[in-house]
Amino acid sequence: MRKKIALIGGGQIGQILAMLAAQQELGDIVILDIPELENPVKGKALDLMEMAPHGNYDAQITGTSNYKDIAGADVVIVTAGLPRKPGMTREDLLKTNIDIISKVAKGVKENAPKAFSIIVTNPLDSMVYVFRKVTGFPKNQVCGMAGALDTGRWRAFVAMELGVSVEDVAGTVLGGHGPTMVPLPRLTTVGGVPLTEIMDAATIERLATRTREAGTEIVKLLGNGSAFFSPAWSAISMAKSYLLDKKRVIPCAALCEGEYGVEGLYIGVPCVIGAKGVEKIFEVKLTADEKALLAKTVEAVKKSVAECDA
Ligand code: A3D
Repeated sequence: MRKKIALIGGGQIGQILAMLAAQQELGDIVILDIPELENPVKGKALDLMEMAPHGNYDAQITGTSNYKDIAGADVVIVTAGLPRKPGMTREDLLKTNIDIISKVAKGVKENAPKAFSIIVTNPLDSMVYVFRKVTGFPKNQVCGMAGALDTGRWRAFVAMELGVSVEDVAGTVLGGHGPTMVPLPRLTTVGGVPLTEIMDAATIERLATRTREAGTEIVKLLGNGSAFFSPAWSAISMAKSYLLDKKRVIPCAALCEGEYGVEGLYIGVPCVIGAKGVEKIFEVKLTADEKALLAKTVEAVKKSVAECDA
């Protein structure tokens, strides 16, 4: 029997998620949106069924607004909620998106209680916190997609600057999904060569700043809405690692209970994702400067979570 992937939110990211999940034959796909948008998501699902003869995939792809249709899903990816408009921060979305995520969490809890749940909605670190609070799912079953995207952006900028293949750039970005995130140049390598040995400090800092502001750069260019191709691919990498038990090491927002000195918060950290969900968090010894940057990002996430708990 095929696996089942439920996509909660069938907007910009949701529709790309559906296409990628189909193309990679990860399983059958259900796209769920609000009742007012049931027909559009049905249309998107049908369009993808009709793309199958060219894409060479076999999957049942359906659209719905009824949570019963996600019953038994193996993976749930949540993009339900408002995206940013130019001039908005991710935190500006908090009040509206808390309500949406709380409703979504109830629907997932009742209908797909075993699903590995990947949250994408912003502000990311607090929305994944709310989702876990409402569902009460085990901590390994709930994570947020942000570090995968932030690390992808960092790798892309390094590769673009050096004019080398992005495949050979490895690295990680820690912390919250916002302007305080922490790219780690010291742990970035290019074909095994430390980045710090082949790039000057000023250029590295310029790329780190661009990474921290990468989402905003795209929001400004699009003029309406936020990035959708790269967030979708990032979430699909996480879903695939779970479904195929690949045990990839992907930076994700995971619940820290003492790791990196963080207690009870979802923060971006390098995670092993396999058949048990978030199977392990790798802890890295940080320098004093890196610790100071991490402390700042943890403070920002704490503030956002406190608003959710208020
Ligand atoms: P958009 O194209 O507006 O799609 C969101 C969809 O959610 C719409 O179709 C809505 O109708 C739907 N929706 C709203 N309320 C509900 C509900 N209660 N139940 C089901 N569906 C609902 O936005 P998008 O796809 O561009 O972005 C989705 C979210 O992802 C936003 O919050 C973005 O800020 C966020 N985002 C996160 C990242 C990260 O890296 C974490 C990156 C890019 C976007």
